[in-house]
Amino acid sequence: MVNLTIDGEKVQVPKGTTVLEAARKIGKKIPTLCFLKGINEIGACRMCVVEVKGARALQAACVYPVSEGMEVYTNTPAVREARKVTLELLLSDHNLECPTCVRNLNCELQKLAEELGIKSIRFTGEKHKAKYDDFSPSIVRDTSKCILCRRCVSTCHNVQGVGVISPNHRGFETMVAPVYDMSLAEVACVNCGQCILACPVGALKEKDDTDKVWQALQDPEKHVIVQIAPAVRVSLGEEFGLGRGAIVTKKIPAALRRLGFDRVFDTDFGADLTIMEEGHEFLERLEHGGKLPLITSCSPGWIKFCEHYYPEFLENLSTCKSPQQMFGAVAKTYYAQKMGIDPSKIFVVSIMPCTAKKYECQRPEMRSSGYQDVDAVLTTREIARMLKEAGINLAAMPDEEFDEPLGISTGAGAIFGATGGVMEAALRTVYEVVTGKELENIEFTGVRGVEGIKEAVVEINGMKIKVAVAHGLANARKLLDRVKNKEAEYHFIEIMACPGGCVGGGGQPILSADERFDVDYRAIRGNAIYEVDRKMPLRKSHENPAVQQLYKEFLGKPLSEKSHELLHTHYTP
Ligand code: HC0
Ligand code: SF4
Repeated sequence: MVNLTIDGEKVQVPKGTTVLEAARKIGKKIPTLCFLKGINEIGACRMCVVEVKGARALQAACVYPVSEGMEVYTNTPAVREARKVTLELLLSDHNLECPTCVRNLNCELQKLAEELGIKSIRFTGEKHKAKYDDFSPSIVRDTSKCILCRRCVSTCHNVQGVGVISPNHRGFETMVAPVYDMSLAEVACVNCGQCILACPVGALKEKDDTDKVWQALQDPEKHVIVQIAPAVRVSLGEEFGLGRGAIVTKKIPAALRRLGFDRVFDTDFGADLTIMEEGHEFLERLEHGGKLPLITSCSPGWIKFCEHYYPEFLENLSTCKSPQQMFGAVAKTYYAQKMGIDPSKIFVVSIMPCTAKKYECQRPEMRSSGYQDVDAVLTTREIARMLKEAGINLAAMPDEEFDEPLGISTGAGAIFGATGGVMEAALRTVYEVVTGKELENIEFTGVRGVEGIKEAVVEINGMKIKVAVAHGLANARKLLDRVKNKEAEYHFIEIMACPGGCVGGGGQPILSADERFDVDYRAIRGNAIYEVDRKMPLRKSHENPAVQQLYKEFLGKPLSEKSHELLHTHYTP
């Protein structure tokens, strides 16, 4: 242990601790901007400077390690002035259109200006030449707001193993951008949106599709239906002041009906349907020597990553479309027929924790109903904005149920929202289909949790099924390299692009670096997802009565010709 004093207060911390962490331990907040714990610890922005007795200059607390007998001062006139100068210089080159910024009131730069008591900006002059890039279907870059903190760069390179954005040029001309200042749409960005979650300001945001949805809602000709992804029910409440991971499953239908949707359905229904198809696809590949390991295909960021970086695994991908897309295809065929509605009049909106879903719904493969199966995708953040604009307070909504039939689901559908959930849901069904026996314990805890790569062996009818789960694309890389190099062998792999799975999706509520410092928000939301599952009366996809009815009335059986036509696809390099 190391003993030091911070502003005269004694503190004892383990060796290797930074001054920033030591200060937090005694409840002292040193301001930061480029720092993002575990992801971007580079001491670049100089916002966290402190005085260390005996040191020649002010030191960046986020990277300065403690040492025995050290005396640190966090609140001297020199420290305060240095931080203010740094902040004012940043503001002098910043687009200060705060009231119209998507991050207004949730911006770390704005908050620092308030906390440091900035009353005016002493420096004026030229601003850097900015670029607004909105060609991607998912992500918008606005460098007029970028403060060059590099949090997005580290996230894209290290957390996602993608690395398509970097600082280009030098000095005043420095700009975080794809190579040759191309658009994100022109490079191998996978649309995961993790860079947005890392951005402290409004330099990165989702492509806003709220206008499209407002228009549809106002159109009397349109039958506007909405589906809600599993992970949204444990995150939307955060935007309305409810706690992290608050479960708002039943408040969502009430709020969305008041916003004007004609029917409120559930992607969990699509997830149960996916399990029926994917579970049987797995069994078929297992029994008939098909390509293994089977790899899940419901995360569109992961699909794009596979296409760009691991095309040799494309044949391993499940041919199943994602639950969002299965839902869309079923809505514009089966549901349209059942309700006697012209499918051209149905407008399908998805509310997703994901930015890549905006891209997925526009893929040419996703039109098996004869129309674009899903018309618009809103992130959790966008639907929160629409509800606020309409004066609907989610927190004050009564409990209401989803509509039938596409709103009926099981706990297995819900757990899709957390890493390991698709695998667990599949195992619940595969086990019972193969053995004909009821599972004694339906919770496959070996595939749960925050570890980057998880492995388990499940015995089904005497056969040992080896499974693996990866979340976050840098972890996917590690896992796939091991399979490629024959260092590991599996039958079934789940990959989700975002760390934590969809609960940590790039469209979810954004936490500041400060809030992320000692809270694992993904684990909190993940635990909430498992609680949703525990409370469901039905917890296995094959028990979903609405899915059973869909097979009886329309699809026939899993992997039928009709299922293939509507619910499956193929990805080619
Ligand atoms: Fe997910 Fe999904 S679980 S990708 O994370 O599979 O976005 O929540 O909606 O489609 O169901 C996201 C979440 C979904 C889909 C489902 C899958
Ligand atoms: Fe990188 Fe994902 Fe952001 Fe694209 S969306 S730049 S892949 S972090």
